[in-house]
Amino acid sequence: MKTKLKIAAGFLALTAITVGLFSFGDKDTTDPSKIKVEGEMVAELTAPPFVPKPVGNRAATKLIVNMEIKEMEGEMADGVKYTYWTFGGSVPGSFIRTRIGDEVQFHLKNHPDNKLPHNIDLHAVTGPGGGATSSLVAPGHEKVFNFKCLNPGLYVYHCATAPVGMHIANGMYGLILVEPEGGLPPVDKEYYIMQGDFYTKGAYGEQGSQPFDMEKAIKEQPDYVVFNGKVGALTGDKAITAKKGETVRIYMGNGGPNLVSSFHVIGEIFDKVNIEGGHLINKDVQTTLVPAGGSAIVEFKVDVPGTFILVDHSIFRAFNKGAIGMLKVDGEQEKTIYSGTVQEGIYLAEGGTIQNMPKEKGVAKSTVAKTVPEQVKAGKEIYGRTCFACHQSEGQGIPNAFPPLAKSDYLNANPKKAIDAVLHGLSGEITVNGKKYNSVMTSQNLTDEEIANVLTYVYNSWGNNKTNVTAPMVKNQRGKVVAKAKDIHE
Ligand code: HEC
Ligand SMILES: [Cu+2]
Repeated sequence: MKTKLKIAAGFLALTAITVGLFSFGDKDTTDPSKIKVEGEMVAELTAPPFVPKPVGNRAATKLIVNMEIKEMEGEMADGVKYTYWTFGGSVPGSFIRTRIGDEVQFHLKNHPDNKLPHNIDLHAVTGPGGGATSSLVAPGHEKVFNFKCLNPGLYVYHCATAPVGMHIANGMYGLILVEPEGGLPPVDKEYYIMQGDFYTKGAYGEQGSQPFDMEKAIKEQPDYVVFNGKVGALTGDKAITAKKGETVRIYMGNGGPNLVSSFHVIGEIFDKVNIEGGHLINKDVQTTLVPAGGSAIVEFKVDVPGTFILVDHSIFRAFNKGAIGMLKVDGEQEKTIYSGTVQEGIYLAEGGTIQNMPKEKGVAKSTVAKTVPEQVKAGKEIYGRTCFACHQSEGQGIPNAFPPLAKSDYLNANPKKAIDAVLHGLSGEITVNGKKYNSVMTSQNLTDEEIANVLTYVYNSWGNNKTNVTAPMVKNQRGKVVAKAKDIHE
């Protein structure tokens, strides 16, 4: 985690090191507008969480960017459909990687199947509207404009067609990186992540096709706050990865449209942060603020193996609206850095999530649990990542806050009620083992099979009655109680 800064060597050495660490070098020797370009090339564009190859030592060039706008249906969460408007078919849009002095020839193409005109405002552009005034393009058309990259840094781009907020809220944003002369210092792994807030007619997790909700957007009350356009874009087998000892750089952007992000990686410290995606480097940072329409570049070395959870530390967004991602680090334990002791206390929610991630890759998703022991095994993993935070490791709950699942009379009396709780959430007063609870459990956004497995695990643990909950049982309940989810969220 820590970069070794040998301060002892004195002021001169320190100065040298500091300059060396400055990614966007402060040499103002050449006027960027005078940098000559050599030849031309077509820009490599990538979908998140990946980024194109570093520019390295290449000279400034004429860089041709072919960006296609696509309006397309996608999945906001399991069973929740949403019509996204995208730059390049992904949310966030394709990552564009340039260097200072590049002359970008930008081709903005609006796919003929699209319904609306769009344009693009790139914050890396010096010029009216950041390109927006020159790029309004109707479906089935293409607009071309040129700009020169004058300022190194990490910039947001977005659609700026009225209603602007709606175009951004539907996913029309991405990042463009302008590397300094000679490129950024090399690292082992680079990733591209953007946060966005989404506003749907239905509440979080409500199934089916969900239209955009303008009123919620104006009130700045999103149902979803997510990384890379959807719940779970960076979890489970889609987690970003690194090996112990590697350096990781995350190009972190925030499309908004409304919320700012308190970007944090649980269990890591950012060795370096290019604040707001510019020159200024802060070191040893726990949480960095990423403004709406802004960015940050964070770097850290991963010293211990495990699953590190990426969150917006406005923490309800993480645990209740989807702003969670994962970085999985492989390698041998490093006991001197982290002993592996389970921590107790109010932040068990976070520590717990880390401790209980499945160690093998992709087990839960790929294998279908058929027998009860298989269900129990799969369910245990789901419990560790979903229920544990509130109901605790042995299902004991937390007095006055989270009811026990161990020997719970509520649970054992009726599996349908347990299924409903996980499917649709639960609120209002309930009595568990003679004690009253009056709190809110949010719906857990799991598939029928996952719910069947996690409940089978719960029923087969801690002295419960060994009910086997099956996916058809869950499916049956899913059909029944649609109105209830609404009651809980409104
Ligand atoms: C964010 C915290 C939280 C999470 C995560 C959570 N629950 Fe709950 N759960 C609660 C609360 C709070 C209640 C009580 C709600 C009330 O007072 O009406 C509850 C109630 C229940 C109940 C009924 C009461 C009882 O003790 O038998 C069951 C069953 C249950 N949860 C199962 C689960 C399962 C299974 C998961 C994981 C898939 C899960 N919960 C995840 C907070 C949570
Ligand atoms: Cu648009």
